[in-house]
Amino acid sequence: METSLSQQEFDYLFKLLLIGDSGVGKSTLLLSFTSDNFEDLSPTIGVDFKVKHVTVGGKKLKLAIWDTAGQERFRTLTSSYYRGAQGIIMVYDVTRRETFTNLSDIWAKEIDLYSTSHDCIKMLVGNKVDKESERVVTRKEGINFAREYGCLFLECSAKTRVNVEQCFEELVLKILETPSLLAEGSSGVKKNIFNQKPAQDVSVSGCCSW
Ligand SMILES: Nc1nc2c(ncn2[C@@H]2O[C@H](COP(=O)(O)OP(=O)(O)OP(=O)(O)O)[C@@H](O)[C@H]2O)c(=O)[nH]1
Ligand SMILES: [Mg+2]
Repeated sequence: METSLSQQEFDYLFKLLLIGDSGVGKSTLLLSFTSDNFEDLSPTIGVDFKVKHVTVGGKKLKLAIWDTAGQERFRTLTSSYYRGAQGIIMVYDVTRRETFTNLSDIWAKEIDLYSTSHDCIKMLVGNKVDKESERVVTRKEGINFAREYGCLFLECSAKTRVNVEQCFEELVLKILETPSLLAEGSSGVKKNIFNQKPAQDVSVSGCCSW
């Protein structure tokens, strides 16, 4: 995946969403993807987002990536951000079993309730594989869950950056192969999906690459 130099033009604008329990590493994964950095971040308050321009499969893409808070007290707020997402990344922590069981208890249900795009591509990501000695969820369990729920699947480490780019690249490639999502991606430019966010009620960090 190349980061595009010209950030003015793009073929498609895709909205991606990161969901999963608090502490699984959603914000760290996003930071790792957008700025190659690893920092010990605080829990997200509400919703955050970053933009990254990439070229995938010969197409110039503008990715608007929304990073939701995993804490339950933000659930009402975060539920409105599923609207119009072409790709949803469900993250769990391979060293914390409850973050995996909550995928079916909470997160898959949230997608069913709030996602508005029938063809939306889902990706399951098992994070923190750098802590191999503390692993409690096997790769096989991840694969089985992904198969059952019709998701793509990868294990990664936001800390070492293993598979971080691949998580986004595989998701985006699949979106590019889905005609109905492509149509949304191009009309999204006209609708300006950034306007859906009320300016006052969420924390928004600086975008990495407008
Ligand atoms: N070892 C290791 N630690 C990680 C990794 N990813 C994230 N962390 C750590 O896990 C903790 C939580 O990471 P966050 O990115 O804030 O988690 P989050 O999912 O955004 O949490 P909420 O915003 O509360 O939903 C931080 O201390 C990170 O440094 C990883 O791949 N490996
Ligand atoms: Mg966060």
